[in-house]
Amino acid sequence: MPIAYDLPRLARKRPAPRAGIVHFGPGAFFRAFVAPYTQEAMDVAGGDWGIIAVALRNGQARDQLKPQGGSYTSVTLAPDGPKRQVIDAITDVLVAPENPSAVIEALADPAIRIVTLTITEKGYGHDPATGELNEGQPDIAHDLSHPDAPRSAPGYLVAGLARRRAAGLAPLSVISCDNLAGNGTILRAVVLGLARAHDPSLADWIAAHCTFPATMVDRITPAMPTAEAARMAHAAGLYDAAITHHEPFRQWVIEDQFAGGARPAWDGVGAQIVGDVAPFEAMKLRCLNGAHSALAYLGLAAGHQTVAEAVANPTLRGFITALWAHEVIPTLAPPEGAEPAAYCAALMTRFANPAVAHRLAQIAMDGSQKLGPRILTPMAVHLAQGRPTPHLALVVAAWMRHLSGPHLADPMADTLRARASDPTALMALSTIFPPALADDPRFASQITAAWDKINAHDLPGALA
Ligand code: CS2
Repeated sequence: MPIAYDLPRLARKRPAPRAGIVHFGPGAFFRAFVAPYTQEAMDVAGGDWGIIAVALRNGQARDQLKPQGGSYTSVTLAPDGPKRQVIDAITDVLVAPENPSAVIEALADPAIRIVTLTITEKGYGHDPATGELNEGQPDIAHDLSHPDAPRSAPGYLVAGLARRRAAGLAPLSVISCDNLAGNGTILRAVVLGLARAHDPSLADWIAAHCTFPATMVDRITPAMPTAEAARMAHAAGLYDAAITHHEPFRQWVIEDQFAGGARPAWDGVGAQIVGDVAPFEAMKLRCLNGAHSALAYLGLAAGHQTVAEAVANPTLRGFITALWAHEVIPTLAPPEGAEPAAYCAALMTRFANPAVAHRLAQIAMDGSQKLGPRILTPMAVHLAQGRPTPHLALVVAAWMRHLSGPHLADPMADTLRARASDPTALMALSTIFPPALADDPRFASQITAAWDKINAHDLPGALA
């Protein structure tokens, strides 16, 4: 189907709110999650929480959103058919490389009180194994020597916060909405690390006044193929270049740590504002994202394209069920009232939703950044108690095999490809495998055994 340029374009119908949030990373997950929550919070409780969206790489989001006045459609893929909601929370879209100072000015606007980020795991410039600033990461290395013309989101935050401090403005709440374990702690560490490198007193001010609430974010949001966007446009008789689609489920758990208490009424529309996010986050990262990564590397090897297809394969489904029961759930200290077995059963239903075509290749991306919180952490928990984890080890081996295949997309792709057929050389990559783990012979032997198994058998044999 041709792209729907012949149709009228979606346009803003209600007046734009005043901005109170700057958001980095205006991609599909932001449009399916942060923006709808914020829109709904303003609808029920008011407040000036319009969002200035900042794209860090290119002008695509600007070209999609600005001709529509920032409005777009969020489509819920319910099993009984799609449901549309128009979101009007975005007030402007800035393209950072085209106009870096506009981004710094937005961050230094007195009306802005919150920054949210959906920049994916690799956007933080941290070392995944330690959570600290990775000074060798190219954008971070650049920002260390060009603090006034940054490239990374943490670099922009430091430049904007420097301006706020100099102008005597209120501090910000800076909220990571990415799937990192301890996302608030990591974001705080990289921002403070960058700030300290050129102005220790700025780092002290940020540490004392700004907050970095931890969050658990959850909504499955597949990338929308162009043909699908065109099909939806023709069905609606309206072209929306920024349309996004996602599953019905959503859950947002946010640590109650807001600078000056300023925030939208997100809790009025279902978000949970809690004292400790860690139990929610561990359960979600290890059960949902861990199973996702397992399905991605094993499912692609088995010839499947989507999550729904992969869990329809009884061998893979059985593998995931056993992984949860024996190797993931026993590592959890679940949030009060939560029942991990029921949580996992509900995940299986979400994965099987036939209306959501979530491509395994999308999930397989950036494994070097994802493996730690999803797979290696639960392995380490078992290892400390002397228990082997053959299922988790097999996922690591499947990831290793994926590295020599045609679909590798990863910020460490060159390094990974060069070591792809050598598990020992891969385990020596200390930004992925913390030395405490890689140097433990019980860990290394599990990985090599899984590697041998995955290479000696066809997939059902290896999974058996
Ligand atoms: C997925 C996540 O792409 C991935 O790595 O595991 O994006 C997942 O769909 C979300 O975290 C669900 O909340």
